Amino acid sequence: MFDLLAQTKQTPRIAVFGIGGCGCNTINQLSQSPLNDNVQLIAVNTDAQSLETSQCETRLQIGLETTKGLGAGAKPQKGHEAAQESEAQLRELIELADIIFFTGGMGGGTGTGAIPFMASIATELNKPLVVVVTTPFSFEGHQRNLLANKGVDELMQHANAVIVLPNDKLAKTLDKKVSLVNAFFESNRILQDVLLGLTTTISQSGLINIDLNDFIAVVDHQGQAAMGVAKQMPGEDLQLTINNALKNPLLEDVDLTHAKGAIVSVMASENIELSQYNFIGETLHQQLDESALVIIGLTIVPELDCELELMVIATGIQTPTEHSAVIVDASTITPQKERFTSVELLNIHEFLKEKSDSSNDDKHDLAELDTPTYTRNLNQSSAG
Ligand SMILES: Nc1nc2c(ncn2[C@@H]2O[C@H](COP(=O)(O)OP(=O)(O)OP(=O)(O)O)[C@@H](O)[C@H]2O)c(=O)[nH]1
Ligand SMILES: [Mg+2]
Repeated sequence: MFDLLAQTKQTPRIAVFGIGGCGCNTINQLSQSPLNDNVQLIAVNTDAQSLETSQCETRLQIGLETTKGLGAGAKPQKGHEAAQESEAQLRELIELADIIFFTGGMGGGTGTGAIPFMASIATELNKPLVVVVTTPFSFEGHQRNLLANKGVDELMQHANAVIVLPNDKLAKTLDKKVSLVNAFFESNRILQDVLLGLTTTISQSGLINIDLNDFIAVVDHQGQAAMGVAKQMPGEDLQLTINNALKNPLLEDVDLTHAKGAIVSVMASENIELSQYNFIGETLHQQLDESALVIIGLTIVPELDCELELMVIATGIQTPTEHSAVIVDASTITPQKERFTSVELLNIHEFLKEKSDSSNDDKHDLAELDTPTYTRNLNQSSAG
């Protein structure tokens, strides 16, 4: 069993579970990144050998009887039974955190079978849950893809915020001759970026403009989640960057004006201005449903290879299309080596205060920054 570090009230405890081979690989890579103290990585697998090599502090072997430590042999039913067998331990780990992330690959036995079952536990315990899963490369064959699609369908019944990243798309930017191991490794970088962006956003924005209830409100919408990413090069217009993030091919099929919430992760160099930060929030807010709640987190990456990078996850999109609507198009994401090695984890409040003090033109009252943009807008419109 593990001890989560003692937390202050404002910082939610986040548990990221990597489930099955893919999930464990992803969180192994994630464990190389600088994470906030409130983020706990947990490796869960039926495969004892894979767990032995895991670099996570907390590891849980599920289904000892069911699988004898040998994996679920690409049989989701076995993965499901393994999770059932270990329900008590899973429940205990899930119960300890305030916010839960599950990540893994759909198409094998453990991830496909265990993740939906674990999602049902998290939902039953009323935990806000975000699930990020991959679907197989097409070269892995029809059968795996069928299993994966069934798994995603099942998952959708248990979790509200499900983000599906097809391995084919993740690998789209890779050299054709890249080896399978490298393809996995590179696509894990993107998973790593998504999870890191999200957990950092939640941890940091917790310091300024969200509380746990805001986050729950955003992820708890029925419907789909969709994601867009865009980079801004020096001299480019911020409005264009926002448009690019929202114009992402994955968002083509979805009507963002119906999105009920958004989590926005902004990565920027230290030069970001308070007005830019505000502009992002306000512009996004205008694009979504009127009542949408927008949560913005900021990460300062001194050696960022662009001026700013935006990741937008929109939730509660009411489109009855299939999974295509939640698919991430990775062609807009370039995995970058060593990108997070010297990330500064900052206190957004202090950072923005500094920016605000140094900016004469900025009319924003600092007290406003404690209020979510959405609430501020509401207050302003009801006042005026
Ligand atoms: N992006 C990425 N995808 C992976 C990786 N490992 C596996 N996958 C994908 O995930 C799917 C499921 O594979 P695993 O995670 O190894 O399967 P499992 O959940 O451990 O299931 P069993 O081994 O059958 O018990 C595969 O079909 C791959 O498409 C990885 O490291 N990165
Ligand atoms: Mg496995």
